[in-house]
Amino acid sequence: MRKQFSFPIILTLFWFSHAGSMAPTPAKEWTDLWLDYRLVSNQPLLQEYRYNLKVLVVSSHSETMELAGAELRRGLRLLLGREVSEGTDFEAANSLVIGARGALPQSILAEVQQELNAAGQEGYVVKTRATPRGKSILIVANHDVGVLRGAFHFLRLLQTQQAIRALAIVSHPRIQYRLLNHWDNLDRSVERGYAGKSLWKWEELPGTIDPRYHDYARANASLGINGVVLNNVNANPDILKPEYLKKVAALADIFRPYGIRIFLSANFSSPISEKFEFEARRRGGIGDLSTSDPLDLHVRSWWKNTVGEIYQLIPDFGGFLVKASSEGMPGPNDYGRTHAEGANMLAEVLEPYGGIVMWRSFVYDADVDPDRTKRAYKEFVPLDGKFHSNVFVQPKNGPLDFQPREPVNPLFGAMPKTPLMLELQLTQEYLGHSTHLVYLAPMWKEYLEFDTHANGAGSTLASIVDGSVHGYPMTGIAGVANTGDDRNWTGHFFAQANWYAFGRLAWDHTLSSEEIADEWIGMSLGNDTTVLSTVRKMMMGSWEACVKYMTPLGLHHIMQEHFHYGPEPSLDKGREDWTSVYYHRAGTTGIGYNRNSSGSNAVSQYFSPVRERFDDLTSCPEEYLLWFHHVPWDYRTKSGRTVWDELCHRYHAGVKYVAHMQENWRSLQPRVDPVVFELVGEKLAQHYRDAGIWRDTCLTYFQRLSGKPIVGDD
Ligand code: BDP
Repeated sequence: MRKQFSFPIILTLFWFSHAGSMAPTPAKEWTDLWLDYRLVSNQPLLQEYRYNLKVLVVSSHSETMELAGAELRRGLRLLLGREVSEGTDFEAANSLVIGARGALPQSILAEVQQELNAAGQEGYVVKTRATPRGKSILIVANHDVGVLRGAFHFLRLLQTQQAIRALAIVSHPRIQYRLLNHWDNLDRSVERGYAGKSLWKWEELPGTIDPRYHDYARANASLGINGVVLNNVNANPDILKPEYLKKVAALADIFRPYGIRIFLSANFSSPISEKFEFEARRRGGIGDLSTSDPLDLHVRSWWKNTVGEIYQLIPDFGGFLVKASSEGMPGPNDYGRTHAEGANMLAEVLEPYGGIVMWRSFVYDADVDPDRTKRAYKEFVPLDGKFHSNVFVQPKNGPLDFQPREPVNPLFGAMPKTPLMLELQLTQEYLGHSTHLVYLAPMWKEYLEFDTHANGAGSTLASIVDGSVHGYPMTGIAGVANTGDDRNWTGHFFAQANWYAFGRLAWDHTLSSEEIADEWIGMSLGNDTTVLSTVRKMMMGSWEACVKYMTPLGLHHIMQEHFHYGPEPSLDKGREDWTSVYYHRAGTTGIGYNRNSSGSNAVSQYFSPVRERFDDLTSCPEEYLLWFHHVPWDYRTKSGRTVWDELCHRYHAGVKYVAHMQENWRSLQPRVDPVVFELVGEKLAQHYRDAGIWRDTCLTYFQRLSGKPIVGDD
């Protein structure tokens, strides 16, 4: 439970947070995330920073440049504990000079020409420069938004206490579209959201602008996130009504100077009259038609007009995200049309404006194949080459549904002619909501670095997504957001690290999980070496631990129905592909889903030699053992233990890890902010209890089938 604060404490915290005070209480549960800029504690470094950063020279005055200047002024004031002066002399010593190409004097341009070329449209250069009068630091880019991102990068160096004597940084994103997908509904509920209500106050917009919209955009800009889908993929057609578009436009105006474009989830039935009665999610739309058949001319012109209206209000509108013919959502299949026909209809009307379509591949029509994990591949691979050039197909990282661990989605590599936008999930739908401390970067890295062999060795998922394998004309990555209107944005303080890590990896997927953790810890909890090493250790093993106490050895989808928090391995009712027993297939003789070549043959969807590696019981990585194979209870695993004993061992080890995290966290009491200490401590206590429930429920259930004693609880 969240601690209830008394009124004076709330006031104090509010004051500290908003006054940017130098007082020691950093009020971490409040709004500033990793951007609260505390006084540099390392004295020699502080002196060095103060010496080198006496003057700020801002070269021009667009909205974005104002933001960059303000961020640096504020950041330097707090980090250095004193104001920097403003200057106009580009050659001044001990100055910080910021500017975009068009506003820089020739003398500087000549020196950074090459780096600017390498920085590209979105990147930036941070560079130490020798002026005739001494040294200065440049933050320069081809466009203002690059300067803003460079400013955040520079501040990060100070926040994490790096040397700034000889900087030579050129940074540019490896992926073009770096988006957060909000599953936010118009009534402000958030599908799979665990951090309060939606940030978007539709009832107040466009008249009232919540200051948090700016804070949100600022946090994203600090990571280089450049697009936001505002609404749930289970889209309410109302979002395209003029009254809502005005609200959307107000948000677009706020986000624009931060380099963030707006996208919307569109309901495929939008053109249909609301008088049409459908079941469940197939409600009528907002138009006046009786069909949304993508080949119908009236439907096409309805979309053309609607898109025209959107661009009137939002000239840089990004495009549509679409969940179609999936989980009861309407789509082209309702009219006997393909996903490509549906996507292309929207792509054609967006194309003149530079908009795109992100067409999700999360479909699992039971008629396609009895094995749910094979269905999307079977529907989409035949469509490769049939999509318009401004269409992304957007698959989730795994073939099922954001489970604690899955093998990589076989669609990656199998659609060389269709840009694939990777969809990750920040919100911990299946990983303990905002109660469990689970750092997701190691999981995302496992996927990104997985070698699909699509085009020979080295065809990692990352290199498919960033376009290097197939030469995609556009590249993208999306993360289902974990934000809400909770004071700390994400429900769990440590879930902020997942937002941070997603943004950093979207910019540069070659960063390691450790590096990202170190940055986040330094910026969010301080640079005390004990805090750094202890928290890094806690974070780095937390995902693997979660896999162990939830779904070890390749188990999957054994969570409670609907809620998706606790375990329900006995679930055996309703639709087959939503029951736990369909997935674990445990019986008295063994456990696991046979997807090898003697079973559902899901392995055939992978490239050789991955296919053979997964197919063969002895070479299949144990992380995926029960995903691909059904084995007898006394099958020997690599540890020498039987699969039953190994399951017991892993369930226990997972829970023990949470106990270690609790101990480690307790040891940090004198070193971290007291409010954070207490709130995280409370979360960890519940985390420990609930991890134990996972272990006990699953082991008790499986024991009834295996008939063997539960071991390894020492
Ligand atoms: C599932 C969620 C559901 C989403 C769906 C999706 O349980 O709420 O609508 O994915 O991604 O994981 O469309």
